[in-house]
Amino acid sequence: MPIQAFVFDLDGVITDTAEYHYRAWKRLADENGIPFTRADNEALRGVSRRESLLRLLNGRNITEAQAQAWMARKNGYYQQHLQYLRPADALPGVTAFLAAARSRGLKLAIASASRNARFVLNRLELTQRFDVIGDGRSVSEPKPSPDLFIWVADQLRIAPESAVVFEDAKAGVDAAKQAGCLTIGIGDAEVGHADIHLPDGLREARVESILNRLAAVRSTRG
Ligand code: B16
Ligand code: MG
Repeated sequence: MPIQAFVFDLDGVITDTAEYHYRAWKRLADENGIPFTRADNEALRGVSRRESLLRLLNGRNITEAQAQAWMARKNGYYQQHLQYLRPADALPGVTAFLAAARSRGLKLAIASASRNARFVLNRLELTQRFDVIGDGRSVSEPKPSPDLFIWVADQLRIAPESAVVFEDAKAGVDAAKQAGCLTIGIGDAEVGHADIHLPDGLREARVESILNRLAAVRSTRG
């Protein structure tokens, strides 16, 4: 089955908004006397807003009304930071890689857990680069459920097996594999189980080289 599309996670692959998420969760945690460190924030990478709150609470109980209020407050803090996001905040190599993939005839899509994905892409001036944008509103079950990747493939009118997913989070690689996609692990988080691991992200990535390596992966799988 030919590879027809590249599907990109947003935070950690296209841009690094993890720092903004950290500052927003940190402010909420400080206001409520909950210990929360940068290291704790790593466990929130790629997981939904609600799951992030649960991990931050670390077993503390709050009511559903409080949870809704805290998530809204954190999102307000996060959106304050997003106002400063600029096109130069795309990670190194991203725009060149997108252009090279497009000229190779590949479809391009986003599959992000974030409900702010479209706003982030607009700030980066990258929205028009993508045929489909899947975000935190597209499906109800977040990663590691495969639903978002299946939804994106469906919107692209391709089989998930024809899609290559670029992900920086374990939950995302797990979800993409479960959907049947080929996977590229980005960065040093726990993504070594992806079909290909790119510790330096898209900085030095070449489309042809990735397609060749994936063909080799497929042939060894049989
Ligand atoms: P929001 P991704 C994820 O983005 C972030 O990595 C994760 O930290 C965040 O909790 C999640 O989006 C939801 O974001 O609160 O903006 O809806 O990596 O899936 O692009
Ligand atoms: Mg991510």
